Amino acid sequence: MSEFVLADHPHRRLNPLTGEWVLVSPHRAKRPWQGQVEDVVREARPAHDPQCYLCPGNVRAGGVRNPRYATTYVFDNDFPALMADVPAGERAHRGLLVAQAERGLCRVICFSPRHDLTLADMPPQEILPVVEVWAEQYLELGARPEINHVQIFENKGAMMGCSNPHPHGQIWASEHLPGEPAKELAQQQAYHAEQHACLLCDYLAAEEEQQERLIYANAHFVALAPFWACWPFETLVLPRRHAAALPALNADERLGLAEMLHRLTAGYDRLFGISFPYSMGWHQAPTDGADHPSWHLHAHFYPPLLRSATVKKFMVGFELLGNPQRDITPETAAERLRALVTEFAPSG
Ligand code: H2U
Ligand code: ZN
Repeated sequence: MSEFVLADHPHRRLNPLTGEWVLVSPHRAKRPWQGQVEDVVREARPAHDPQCYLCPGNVRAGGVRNPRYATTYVFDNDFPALMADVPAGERAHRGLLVAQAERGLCRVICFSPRHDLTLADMPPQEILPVVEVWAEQYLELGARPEINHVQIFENKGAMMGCSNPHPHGQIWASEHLPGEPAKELAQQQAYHAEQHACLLCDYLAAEEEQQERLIYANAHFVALAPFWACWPFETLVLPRRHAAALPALNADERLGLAEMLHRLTAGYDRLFGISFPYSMGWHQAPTDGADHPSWHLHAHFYPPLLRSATVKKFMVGFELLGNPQRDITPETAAERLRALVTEFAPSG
């Protein structure tokens, strides 16, 4: 039999951040990529929509009127999934029927007063206030004694269940560490204990050696298609410098991040010529009062689209029952995205 080749043969890849595997079936996606760039079709939207509950000056569901904000605006979600005043309590019947009260709170962050923009349309200087507000919210909510984790995210596009095209994200801050960050904490801690080094610092060094999955890098931030990506055009965004959370970033790094977000989201839009849907979010160190030297700040972008503006990937069958699977390799995805985001040029 011939030699094992990653680009040809079915194989599984380890996600060292979660300890989970993904099945890769590269032989199923051997179509050549034509390399054409689509014109981005924009749904015409007004700069201000009188019906939008996020636009400045409009009234929300609870009857509260939004201020005439000029950059970003944060408010408590009128329909929060988590609440601060839940009585303490738990149930455990035979160790199998287990429940615990969960305290927390949910907020909504408007990224811009403009109803018609997305991060892709906002220049870095306009994305900077979004980065600042993410950092402030992490600090403010994380300082509350009952909040041990702050999940900041953006659901974009109707396909992702987003209810409103006005550029916005959410925060769900909770008492317990949710499942994904809990897996990442255990993996990062174990690596740190064994290697006396940071898992993602070392991973970034390995990716810079191979170059194959890098998409874009500036002096402070790198975007790449992770070796273990599940979603076709999944990306990981991380700072070059070891930092546990957004507040640790200095002014240059924050601007570098804003530039990265602008380029990456604009590149995504050019992939299929539409405003690209995704769920993205930050994974920052838990806010449980402990030191987390092993934690390396990063964002995941999980976009559902597979090969056109309408064909999306479903996580079904084997993927629900076994583990996720992908056809196009992260190397191919990175190559396509790199060309759209800009030719990769090592810097900094
Ligand atoms: P999406 O990002 O998934 O569309 O969610 C928007 C949030 O806005 C959603 O969680 C909240 C919803 O509860 N919301 C308000 O807080 N006030 C409103 O008037 C409508 C929607
Ligand atoms: Zn609006």
